[in-house]
Amino acid sequence: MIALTDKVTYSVEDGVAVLTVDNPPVNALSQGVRQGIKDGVERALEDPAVAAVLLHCAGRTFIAGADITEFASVPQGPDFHAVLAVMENARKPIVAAIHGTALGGGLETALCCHYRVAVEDARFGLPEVNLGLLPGAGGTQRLPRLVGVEKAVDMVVSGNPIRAAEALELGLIDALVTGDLRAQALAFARDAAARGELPRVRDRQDKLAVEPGYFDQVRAAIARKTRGFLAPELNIQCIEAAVSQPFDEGLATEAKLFRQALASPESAAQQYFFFAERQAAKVPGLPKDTPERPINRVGIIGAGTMGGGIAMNMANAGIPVTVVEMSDAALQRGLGVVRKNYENTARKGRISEGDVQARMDLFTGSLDLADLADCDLVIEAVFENMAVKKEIFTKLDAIAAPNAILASNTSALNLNEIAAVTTRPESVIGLHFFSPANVMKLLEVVRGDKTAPDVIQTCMRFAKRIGKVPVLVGVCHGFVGNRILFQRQALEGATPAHIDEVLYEFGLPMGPFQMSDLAGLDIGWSKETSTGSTVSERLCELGRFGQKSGAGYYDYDEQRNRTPAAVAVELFEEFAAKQGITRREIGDEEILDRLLLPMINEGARILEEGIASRASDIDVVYVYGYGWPVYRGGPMHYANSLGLAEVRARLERYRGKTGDAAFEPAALLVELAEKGGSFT
Ligand code: 3H9
Repeated sequence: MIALTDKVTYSVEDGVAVLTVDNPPVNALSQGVRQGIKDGVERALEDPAVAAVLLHCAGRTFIAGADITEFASVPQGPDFHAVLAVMENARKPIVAAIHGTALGGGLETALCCHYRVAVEDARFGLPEVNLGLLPGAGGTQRLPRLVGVEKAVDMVVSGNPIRAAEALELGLIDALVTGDLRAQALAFARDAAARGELPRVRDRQDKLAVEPGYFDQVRAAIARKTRGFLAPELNIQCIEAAVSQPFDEGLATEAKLFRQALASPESAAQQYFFFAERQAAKVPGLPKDTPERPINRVGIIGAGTMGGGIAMNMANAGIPVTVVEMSDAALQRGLGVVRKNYENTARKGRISEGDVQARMDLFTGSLDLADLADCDLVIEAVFENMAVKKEIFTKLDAIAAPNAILASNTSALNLNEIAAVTTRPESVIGLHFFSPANVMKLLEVVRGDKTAPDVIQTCMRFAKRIGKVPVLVGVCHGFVGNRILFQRQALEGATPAHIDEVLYEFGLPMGPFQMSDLAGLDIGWSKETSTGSTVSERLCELGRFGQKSGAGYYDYDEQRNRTPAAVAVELFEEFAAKQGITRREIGDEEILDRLLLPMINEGARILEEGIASRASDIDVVYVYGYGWPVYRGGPMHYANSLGLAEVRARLERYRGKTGDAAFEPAALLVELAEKGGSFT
């Protein structure tokens, strides 16, 4: 065996040159990998003892793409396209042996081999769109030639990988093997050499036909979902080029659009976020080998919306779950909602009827906390009341297994106080799920003053097991966007509809007034105690509770289409007059600044206080928990891109203008701005 580079080795076995890529963790196409593959193929072509080439990977996966960490630096040779050209034009057959994931540049490499052989649990995808990019090495030109235009569009626009069985059916791979991949792929390569054919994907034309108007239909269908993103459109343009242009021209179009995507702020933000998300899972100061506690059964206290949603995460991951409620009626109602949710998912074809039953079978309902004695993790999800939570944790402490982790889903109450009623505060932690808990990916893991390292480690890993993105935070009041600020702007003269529109255009799913209408204005309001001292209270007094009553800040028709309600604006005018606030025109930029700057400022304070350990963690929270557009990277990344001196100057301007303390720049922000630094 010869080492071609420090990442690729070469050996010849029975007439087949075997190139083995070994570049952990995911065999990304770093410089040494590109060089090694190119050298290896060239060597094999010159070696008379070699009749075919096998490309395979050591470790857990085939090549998972270009090395993203190289994008920001000056490119080092060899150029990826040059490597692929050597492979595609080779006069000896090259076979890719695929396990794990062949993604992005990895799949593009496989598409330049003459054949592809894979194991059953391998997956194939072009996920570049998730990084604000497109496959820049021929993927958009070759993939549709094998799987057809519609499937290719679906794959590049969604970024979702497909499984091996589907890949075989579509013609993306040539054979599925069970057992020893390397040995069977070697045998396949020898057969290929014997056949003597050299099929190239670029020469295929038979799957490129589409109905007229097809691409416009695709654009219309994805418009809502991809609003604000640049890359989905560029990916579509590439596939259009595959259909309408000769192969080499299509490649040139793809290369041009790739450069455009790579230079875009959207891609910079999405690449930043890719690493931010992975970074968040790592806890500073917690050694990698910190032990974990086993979690085989989870208990949930409360079968309401939150408890039920949390429990679904467990069942989805195949973990048995015991749900405890106070009354049989509440329990049956809760489990009924869970079943209905699963049935809806099955109706949409995303899981089978069998899956519905299999997941329901993992549920055990109970009316007795004592039934939680065999759970390794218990999550309390009752309403936010300190006295109630303390009572539950006191009982739980007496019942739960000695090694069990006791978690609270509280979003606002002090975890340390809850932990203090138990004899094991080191085993108490916050697991703050976001609603709807079965959908939202964010999980805030709240570390109490006494929470033990192994408990933190267990919960961070467990989060990944149930498909969540964990972020570790300290005990605090939570990262809530400040609604009072919006009210203030509406008093000063901006209409609720205008404020909502500016935030929607920025990329948030909806503005604060629309959100309030959706959530219900009457949360925490009652007729008997209403003082009519806020616009929201006055709207409730008028029977305007938001969407559910057909009226709130907006009026709603039968289809829930909304039109701005004059009465809401009049109320703001009335309140402004009473409080002596002079109303004026407020522009888009000011509306946006006054939302975003306090958020950035609050982020700086959260860092200052050590509530979060990194600025990028805060961005993960905002993107996954509060609908911040990922193509803007989160508020801290956004602040860096504005420049912290500029952020500080604007904050001070609004501080002067409004007198509001929320605009008082945080000390950390001032310090970094003075040093010319950034948050990350
Ligand atoms: C591309 O290919 C462009 C081409 O068209 C070329 C054009 C010219 N580079 O996710 P994990 C690291 S664009 C560098 O926790 P998992 C990751 O940061 C690329 N590093 O594992 C992490 O590091 P650490 C297209 C990468 O098992 C570690 O690997 N490809 C890359 O849950 C483990 O990652 C993609 O977009 C990379 N490409 O999931 C695929 N990928 O341990 C992106 C990962 O220090 N990758 N790392 O935190 C993934 O989707 C997942 O990582 C994968 C494994 C599914 C592969």
